[in-house]
Amino acid sequence: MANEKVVLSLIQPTGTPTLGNYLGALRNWAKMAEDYNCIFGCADLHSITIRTEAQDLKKRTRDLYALLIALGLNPEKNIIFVQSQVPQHSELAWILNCYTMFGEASRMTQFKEKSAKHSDNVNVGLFTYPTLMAADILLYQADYVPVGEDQRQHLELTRDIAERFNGIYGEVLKVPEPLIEQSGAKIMSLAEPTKKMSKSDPNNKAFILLDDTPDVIVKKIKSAVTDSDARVYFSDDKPGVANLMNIYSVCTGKSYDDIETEFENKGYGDFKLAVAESVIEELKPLQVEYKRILAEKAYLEECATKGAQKAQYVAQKTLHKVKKKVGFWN
Ligand code: ATP
Ligand code: LTN
Repeated sequence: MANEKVVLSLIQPTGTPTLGNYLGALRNWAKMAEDYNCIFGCADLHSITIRTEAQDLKKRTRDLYALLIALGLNPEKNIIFVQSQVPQHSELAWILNCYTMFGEASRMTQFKEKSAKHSDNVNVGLFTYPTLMAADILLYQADYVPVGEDQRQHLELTRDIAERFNGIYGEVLKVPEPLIEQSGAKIMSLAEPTKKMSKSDPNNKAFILLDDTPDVIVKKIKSAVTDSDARVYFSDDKPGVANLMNIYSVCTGKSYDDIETEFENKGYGDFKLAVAESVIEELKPLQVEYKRILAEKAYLEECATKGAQKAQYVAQKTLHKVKKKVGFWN
């Protein structure tokens, strides 16, 4: 292994991941898997902060686990696990709750946004979501946490909690660094390009799912909201076009200047078709592998069991240290 640094990240099984999850997070995970000591997981405990049917949760978790394997993450070399199968997460989360201030948690924008969106179910779990996330990270003494821009604030809080704990008890917890790639870090909704693309958006024209067929991808990108200007150039005043340019740039490696030149005398129709084709090409290998691996039920089950065992082993070491420091009997 080129680097012994620990890279950790989780994703919630709240639905099929979107192009935003892929370009902002999953694609970078796959790139790091060979060079770092990587730990990736399905955050199913986090996902019940939004009401979910039991059967759906189970299927989504299995499907998401399969997708992680399809990305090319190696379950022998890396730890690929399901959060609820590692009880240390809930246990450390409780302890960290007692080292997190009510005011700090109240400032989290994700909490504010999710409570406004699900006003009939503003549960306490939604409020303490970031301390569970801190436990996910700190249990494994992670050095780097690759996430999209929306998770930066949770990472800052995780660092504050770790520093506070270490300030009281000595160097127990590694203070992690967020890894947020410039390109792809925030893919916006196709329907409302000032909002982030989110898999739990009720409008299915707002996102591209990783298992969308080429026809569906073309249709969704064709219907993406742009503006009446009909010229392809990057500007904050043109959020729809800027978002499509960002997607096209990440998928093809072309710069914004190249893209502006390429579509200089062309309209949005040609531009959107090119964006759709680049997305189709980008997703094709993953889609083929995902289909194949989904059918390998016994193999996936075995990987998850092994992943949970390996994760428990590492997590228990940190939890044991923390409990000793806090003063629990044994
Ligand atoms: P939900 O809509 O259910 O809240 P989500 O789509 O925001 O979920 P998560 O499971 O919370 O997805 O996030 C998984 C990873 O994807 C995180 O690292 C997050 O930062 C990243 N991510 C989510 N949405 C985007 C986006 N629109 N652009 C870039 N990265 C994103
Ligand atoms: N809250 C994250 C998902 C998540 C996560 C984590 C990310 C849960 N635990 C630990 C990085 C590290 C989100 O993307 N919404």
